[in-house]
Amino acid sequence: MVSKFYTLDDLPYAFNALEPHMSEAQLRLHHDKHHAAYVNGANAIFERLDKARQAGMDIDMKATLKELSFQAGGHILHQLFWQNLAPAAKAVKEPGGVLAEALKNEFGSFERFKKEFSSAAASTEGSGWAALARCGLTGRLLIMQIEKHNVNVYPQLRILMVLDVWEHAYYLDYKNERPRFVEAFWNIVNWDVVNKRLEALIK
Ligand code: MN3
Repeated sequence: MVSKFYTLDDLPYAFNALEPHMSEAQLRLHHDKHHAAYVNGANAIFERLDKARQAGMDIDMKATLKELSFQAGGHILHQLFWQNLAPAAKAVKEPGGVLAEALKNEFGSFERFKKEFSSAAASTEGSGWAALARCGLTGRLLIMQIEKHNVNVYPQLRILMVLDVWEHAYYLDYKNERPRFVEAFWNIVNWDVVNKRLEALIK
């Protein structure tokens, strides 16, 4: 049975597998502290909701749902992020399959896609994410610039790939130099996973 609460899964690779692009110390902190905090934060809100419902007590819906959207968004995006990264030794530099074709159709070339995605990631305001997503209505690929974990999200768009550009993702390795982290990200994308996410949507 599926748990009613979120769980912090182990990473699908060793903590040092993303080096030198993402250090073991950075990844441990990011996964074990920051990601864990969103899992615990979201679960605490679910517990509060469960208790209030059982007791028939009123809750501040506006504040609670705003907080839940942030905490749950944080957990879900990190889940997607860890899975769309690959050990540095195994990572390939360019996508294949239907993804390569879809990127070419939408952006003209893989290089153009990389340029647009990097620019979106570098310029996401404050803390946030860049995401590649697919619109089910048109089949078009869109880049999302997600602020925090939940702002500027398009309803129903399915996410194919995300890049975490919160400072907690890179400050040990790159200080405040986000564009250097974004550049390093391209060395550890798991294109196979991204391609499979797209395949699952179009078959
Ligand atoms: Mn993060």
